[in-house]
Amino acid sequence: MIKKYVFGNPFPTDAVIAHVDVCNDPLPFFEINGDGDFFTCLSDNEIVYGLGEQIRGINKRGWEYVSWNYDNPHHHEDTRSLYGSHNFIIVSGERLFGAFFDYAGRITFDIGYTNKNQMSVRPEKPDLCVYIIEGADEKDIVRQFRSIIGKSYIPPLWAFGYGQSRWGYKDENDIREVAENYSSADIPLDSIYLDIDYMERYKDFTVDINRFPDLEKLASDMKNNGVHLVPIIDAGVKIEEGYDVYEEGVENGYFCKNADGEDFVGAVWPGRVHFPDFLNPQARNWFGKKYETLTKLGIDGFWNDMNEPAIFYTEDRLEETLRHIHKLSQGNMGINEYFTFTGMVAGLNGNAGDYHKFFHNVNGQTIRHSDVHNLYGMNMTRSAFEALRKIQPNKRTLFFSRSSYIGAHRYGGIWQGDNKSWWSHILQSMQQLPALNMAGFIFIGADTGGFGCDTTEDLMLRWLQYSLFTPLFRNHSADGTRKQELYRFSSVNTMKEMIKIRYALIPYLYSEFLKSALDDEMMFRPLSFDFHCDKEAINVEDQLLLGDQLMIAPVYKQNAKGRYVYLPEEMMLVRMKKYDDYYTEILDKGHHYVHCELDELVFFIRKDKVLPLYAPAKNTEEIDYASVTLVGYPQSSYTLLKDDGICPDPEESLCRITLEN
Ligand code: MIG
Repeated sequence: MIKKYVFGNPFPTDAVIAHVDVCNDPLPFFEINGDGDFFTCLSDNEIVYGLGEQIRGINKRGWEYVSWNYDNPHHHEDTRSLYGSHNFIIVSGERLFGAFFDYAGRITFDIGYTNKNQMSVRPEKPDLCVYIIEGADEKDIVRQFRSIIGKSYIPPLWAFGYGQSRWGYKDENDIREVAENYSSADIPLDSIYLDIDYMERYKDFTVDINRFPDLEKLASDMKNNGVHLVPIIDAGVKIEEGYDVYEEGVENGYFCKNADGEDFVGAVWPGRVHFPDFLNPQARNWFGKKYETLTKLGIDGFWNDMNEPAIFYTEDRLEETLRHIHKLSQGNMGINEYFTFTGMVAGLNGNAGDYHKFFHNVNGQTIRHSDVHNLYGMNMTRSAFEALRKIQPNKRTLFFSRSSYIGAHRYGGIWQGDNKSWWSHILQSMQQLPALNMAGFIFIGADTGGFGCDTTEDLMLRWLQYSLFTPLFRNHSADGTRKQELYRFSSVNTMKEMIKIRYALIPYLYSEFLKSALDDEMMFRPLSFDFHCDKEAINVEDQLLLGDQLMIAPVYKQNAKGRYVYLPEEMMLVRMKKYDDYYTEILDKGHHYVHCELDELVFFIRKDKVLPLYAPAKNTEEIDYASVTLVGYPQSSYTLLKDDGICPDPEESLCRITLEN
């Protein structure tokens, strides 16, 4: 049962696309104070799930989270905001309900931070819709919520293959070298990513012809080997005379404006930029069509970056900062002046004040950016998705975005942003998966190996053993960090086996993905969603259920030769060195220490379930569906969902294959 409550004059976010009647009764579960903040008491045993892409645990209690899309490479415990805003929570314990705070501006979720037994939700302005959902259990509440926000995006099948990326591939030779090295190491590969260096001076929809003289030929040579090139697109458009995207945007009024009605100027990679007004339907339409400049060259996938939008600095703030620093430099810089100086410089990037200084044109209405900030990234991906659907109606295009709001799950996936090569970031990624699934995001994954900082060989191995279960499986790292293509490590053969296991799993993972997308199910769930009454299961923060068949429990601690695992029921442990070299053992319900060497993948098959494994191919195109073997409990069956992996509507080619022992 879903009820909608309206407060003030909310901006339509387009998160919810189904009609829900407005309820005029008082809002249940929460009390509202004079400022329009929402309060509820939490008993000791209640758990709060949700908030999608956020830091900390599966149970969100004990911290304050701020939905304010932010280019934040510090996914640390004291962080409050990351790239997305997913304002959906479920409170479970004595009470059971879901609540979606549909608000496009800054909103704070104080979940037992100020007072450990109280939650307060504080929108910046009292203009929002709140949806309250009650149901039989958490899964039912999620299903109901997903039914009003629309079906999740389904990428092409090749997007489930392994992808290699790095910020630092500068030219065509670098790309060819990566492809050749993977191929000669006999490691399957479906995609290579192009980061900002493929562009001419970081201008969207341009290609630097000195470094990529013939992108069309490169893309086609790659595709002949089953490898798709996936270029990045940034939100800011470079200000440069003669650059068509800039000129057309200015001419048609498609950029965000400042208070004087001039095109707003910020600075990002290209230096000074304008920001396309993605909330303006015409501008959205225009920008989306630009993707065709690359699809015409044979490109069929994109990642949208910097769309919070990230702003390195604005000119007036920079000027003011420089003036102040100049003043400071005149005297003896004492400790206070020194901190003012470093604070001012660090505060240039993503300064909250800058987001109050520009405006959108939404069907003739001028809207201040800060009131709709969290919708910007979603509407960038929407522009691409909607345009490509018209340009290529018979083919899916891969899209994933850094910034998002609920609703963006209809247009693309997301990657979890600039994590670090830290052991704790394996766990952090894993804890976000169920919360993202709750919000409709199922094509998701982290930068495998870690983006910032130097990775290590053992971290990479453990990270692969986790990420090989996530729909988006991409190795990505930052310029200047240790290179982490798999062929660079002495354990390359073990890594290769892990990638092959991924390919053996792809038909299963894709099938479970389709079920989640078509039936509004969660592909990844906390144990407690399936085992409510199990007091132990409720506290497990580092294991997840995957589909109805698997439980994953990755090792995420350095030098650990195994880990403790809690089994909420009898399960079959699978210890795998190669896709066809594994050992299984039935373990009883309860606590176990499970050994797991660096070259082993360990996971669990649930009681009376089977997992189909396929002979690994060198890319998704070559998967042989006849090569299936079943691992798991005898006399069980699995229904595999399969489509052509290409047509936008999976129903057109959908088949269900029953696999039995
Ligand atoms: O300011 O394009 O999150 O994946 O490699 C950094 C360079 C801009 C941030 C993205 C990251 C990407 C990087 N970008």
